[in-house]
Amino acid sequence: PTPYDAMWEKLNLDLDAHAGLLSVLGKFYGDIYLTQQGRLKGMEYLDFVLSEVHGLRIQELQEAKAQGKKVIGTFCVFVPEELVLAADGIQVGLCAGAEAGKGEAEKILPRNTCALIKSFVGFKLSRLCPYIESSDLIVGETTCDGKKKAYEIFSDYAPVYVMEIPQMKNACDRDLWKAELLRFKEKIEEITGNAITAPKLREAIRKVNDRRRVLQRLNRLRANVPTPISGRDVLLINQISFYDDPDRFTAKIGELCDELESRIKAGEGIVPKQTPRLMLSGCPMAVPNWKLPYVIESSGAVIVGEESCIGTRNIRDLVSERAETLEEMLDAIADRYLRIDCACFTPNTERLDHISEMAKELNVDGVIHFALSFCQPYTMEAFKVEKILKEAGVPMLSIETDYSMEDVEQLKTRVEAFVEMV
Ligand code: BJ8
Repeated sequence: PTPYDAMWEKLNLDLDAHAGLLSVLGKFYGDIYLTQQGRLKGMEYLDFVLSEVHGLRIQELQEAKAQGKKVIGTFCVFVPEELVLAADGIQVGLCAGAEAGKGEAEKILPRNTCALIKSFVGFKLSRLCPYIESSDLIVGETTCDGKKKAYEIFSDYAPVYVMEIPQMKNACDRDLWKAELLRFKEKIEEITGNAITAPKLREAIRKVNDRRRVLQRLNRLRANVPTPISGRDVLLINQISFYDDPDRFTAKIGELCDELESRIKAGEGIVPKQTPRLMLSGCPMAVPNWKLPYVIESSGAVIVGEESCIGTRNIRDLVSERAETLEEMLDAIADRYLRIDCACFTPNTERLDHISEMAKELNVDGVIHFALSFCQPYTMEAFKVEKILKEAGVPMLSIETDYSMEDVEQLKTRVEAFVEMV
């Protein structure tokens, strides 16, 4: 028994299956994270948050709900957290990175659906996710066809609201997006019962920007040679950024960055200087999807960047803080979000530019493109990514995989061969 059993029961979780999930997660985390040598002191906070992922954080959400706050669950970095915070709501990322629940999901979704979609549907059907169960509203979006159609099915089981995301970035698309933001603002005001005012929105913009700024600082520091932190640890930090309290998270990552600075000053790295530096690019790796980073970092390489929504794509741009009126702030939010270079857009040349820039700035020896099996936007775009990287003289390995452990050995063989070659 745990001190949280009563809370989980109240949330209608399947207690036995949930206990099984937590024990597998704990073992997986121990093997992948706690075995690392020379880890930063600041990672203890992340270890703690992860160990309490379904415990303390859910308790905090429940306490906030008892005080009348609303919890908004999301699956995509297009959902503007600034609006939710400005209405005194709490936003949490829901997309899941584990296979538990796959069997249940495949009863209502085609088998050839990406693992991320099957995972959140499976978590709901198997009653395994206390975040889904804590959400007063779940916000979907019209990005890829898989998610778009899955939300129709998912809405039979949970309170779903869908935002329309344009597919192009012309003036008419910007108009559509702005209208969608306004519609979302109304929805959030209705759900929370709070009006979004200019002072509230200004404060929320600053809060979310501060979190982006500290993650940008982290990325600048890790770009050092030798890198002072493992890619696995930075991935975990990015994953946790989606559900931790934003102010607390920003403060803790600030402290971790101070520690990184002193490591860099002392010339210390997490790996020897000559270790091949690789960058990941592609689909988001939702918690606890650590398979590929683990394979890469146990094949003699280190990851120094993630061109992904659980990574740089989510923190590259800030919302302008120059806006004064509510209207100007909403415009600034619309502009910032429409710069996201998701593969669901056509054309999506900004992403190609960003990948080349990152590869150059981070001084990488190679790029591993990661796509979840059946993810058309990213598997298709991988060919273009490979082409531009080839022109820049950067080797790329294209990996398509899911959350199962069946292909670990095969992945290891391919990654090791790639690391040898770069
Ligand atoms: S802005 S990347 S978070 S949509 S892996 S479900 S694309 S079939 S996740 Fe994404 Fe928003 Fe874009 Fe980012 Fe579909 Fe592909 Fe599955 Fe995906």
